[in-house]
Amino acid sequence: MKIELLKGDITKVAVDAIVNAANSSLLGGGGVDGAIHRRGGKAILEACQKIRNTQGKCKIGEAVITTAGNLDANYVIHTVGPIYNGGEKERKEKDLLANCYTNALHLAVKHSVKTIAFPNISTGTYRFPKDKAAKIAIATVQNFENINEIEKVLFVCFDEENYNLYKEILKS
Ligand code: AR6
Repeated sequence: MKIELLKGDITKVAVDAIVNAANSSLLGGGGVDGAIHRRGGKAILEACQKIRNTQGKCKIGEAVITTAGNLDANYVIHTVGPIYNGGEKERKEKDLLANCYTNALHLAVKHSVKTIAFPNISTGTYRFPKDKAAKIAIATVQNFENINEIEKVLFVCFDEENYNLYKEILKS
């Protein structure tokens, strides 16, 4: 499995599956979620609504898979990151963030996805400290049990700070 780093917009990358940093409603929002729904078109929202109607909301740390609509990908894997509060809750929040990556990868393997792109889940609206989130994201992907089933994991950083953090961690 290769890990690659890219600075830019995840809606523009050509991979088998793009991961979305969604919220529990699965019905869209701002940030990367808004960008994916805008560019992917209404097929994604319709698929999310179907999932809502059958299984209800998506829990934090869990993931669901839909069509990628008009995006240059076969699937969007929607996962819900934790809102960061820190303090006593930090341990749990870190575990939930790791679960996002693991559960997205499990779904990817199940759907024979070979190339997958992740945004920096929870580091925007959900305020997870970027350095901590980057370490968790990279370590979780590297330690994923079925990682040999995936050919390429692309971390797509939208902002300079995340990009530099990932670059440093991946170098060492
Ligand atoms: N491509 C890649 N990364 C992006 C893009 C993009 N087009 N746009 C933003 N980012 P956020 P969260 C980065 O807030 O913190 C939504 O409203 C951004 O720089 O999108 O998990 C959902 O509906 C940041 O580093 O997601 C939820 O309600 C990262 O994506 C809530 O926000 C995550 O920022 C989820 O919050």
